[in-house]
Amino acid sequence: MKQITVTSPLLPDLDEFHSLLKEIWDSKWITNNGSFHKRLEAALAEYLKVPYVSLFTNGTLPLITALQALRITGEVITTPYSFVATTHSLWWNGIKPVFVDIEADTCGMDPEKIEAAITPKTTAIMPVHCYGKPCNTAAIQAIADKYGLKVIYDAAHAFGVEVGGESILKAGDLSTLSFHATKVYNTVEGGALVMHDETTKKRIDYLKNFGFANETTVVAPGINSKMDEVRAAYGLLNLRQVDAAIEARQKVARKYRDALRDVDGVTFFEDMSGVRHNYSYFPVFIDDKKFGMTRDELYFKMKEANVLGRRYFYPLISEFSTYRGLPSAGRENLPVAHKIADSVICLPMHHDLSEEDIARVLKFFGK
Ligand code: T4K
Repeated sequence: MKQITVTSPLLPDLDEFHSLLKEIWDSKWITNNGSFHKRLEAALAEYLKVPYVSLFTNGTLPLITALQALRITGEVITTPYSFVATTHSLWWNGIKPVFVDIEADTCGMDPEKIEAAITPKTTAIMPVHCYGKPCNTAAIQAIADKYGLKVIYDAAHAFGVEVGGESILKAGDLSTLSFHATKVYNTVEGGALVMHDETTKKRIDYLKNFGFANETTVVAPGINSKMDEVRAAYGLLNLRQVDAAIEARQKVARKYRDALRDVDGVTFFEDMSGVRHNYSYFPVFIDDKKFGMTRDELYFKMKEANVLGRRYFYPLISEFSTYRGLPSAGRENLPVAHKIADSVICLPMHHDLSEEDIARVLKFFGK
């Protein structure tokens, strides 16, 4: 039986890509803020309805660079329910992560748990719009303002997500994106930082290019995380088809929801009112007593039949060896996150799923 994977990359038309490659070959300018890099930054800012975008080589370096750009030190309040890169970005900056629990209805950081985690060393909050579901940004910002903290959103999953017609990427001081192959919009590997003003964009552009402000001036200990021309060209082509891909994903989500609504022991997210979702993931949560099977039994049963759901995000980041000794990593501090991590399975969700693929997935739920 054909393998059905949790996701499948959106790929540009090969002939169109080839003709852009020809342009790059002719120009002999293959990286370092070339014309495709500039075009993609402008096109993304327009598509995402944000003032400034800075492209990166992946979605992890924007997190590391955002912390550098805002000179974040000491302790940062974050979520254990994410891909490990979120917390690793703090570790790479010598910052102590302080985990707070999540809300069950968004899987995002619970704003009510933040204040109790603030200490004199706290300098910032790093929440994640998990699965592209918007965090409670107003409540998080109110706490940040009260205590003078910065907010950096890991928006790796939130490409194109809008609340009330406004991009979710405008929330906080900075937001990061991942354009990895497994994301709604990809540039093979890639990512971006979204910022509010030109000065911050300039500083971040320096930081991703070793700190060079010009040929002879280095203004900061920057890193090399520039996107090259080949991936920028690929990204320009994928941007043209991302709306159609999101629409196709929405159709899959509707089919899953219609079928699963009356299945005992299975819950999932409905659309939030006023939100443009991107349907990047389709997590379902298994109550083993009611469903008659544990999440892991379901996961392995599917795997045996070549239907690859994924347990995003299990185990919690706070359970990994680097972080499990932290005072905030204890199970008793993170009951909701543990419950969600132990019950979640993300069903296959991408633009290219056929009716037969969807039917094969739904069979595991008695449909
Ligand atoms: N913050 C958050 C919240 C994130 O979720 C991530 C990344 C980051 C930050 C960091 O961004 P990046 O530095 O990665 O840009 C994947 C991705 O590698 C990772 O980007 C992503 N989050 C994470 C949630 O998932 P894996 O190890 O689960 O991927 P993998 O290789 O098992 O692929 C999953 C499935 O996708 C495969 O079974 C088939 C399909 N696939 C994958 C690739 C790579 C393809 O069909 N083609 C492909 O080329 O981590």
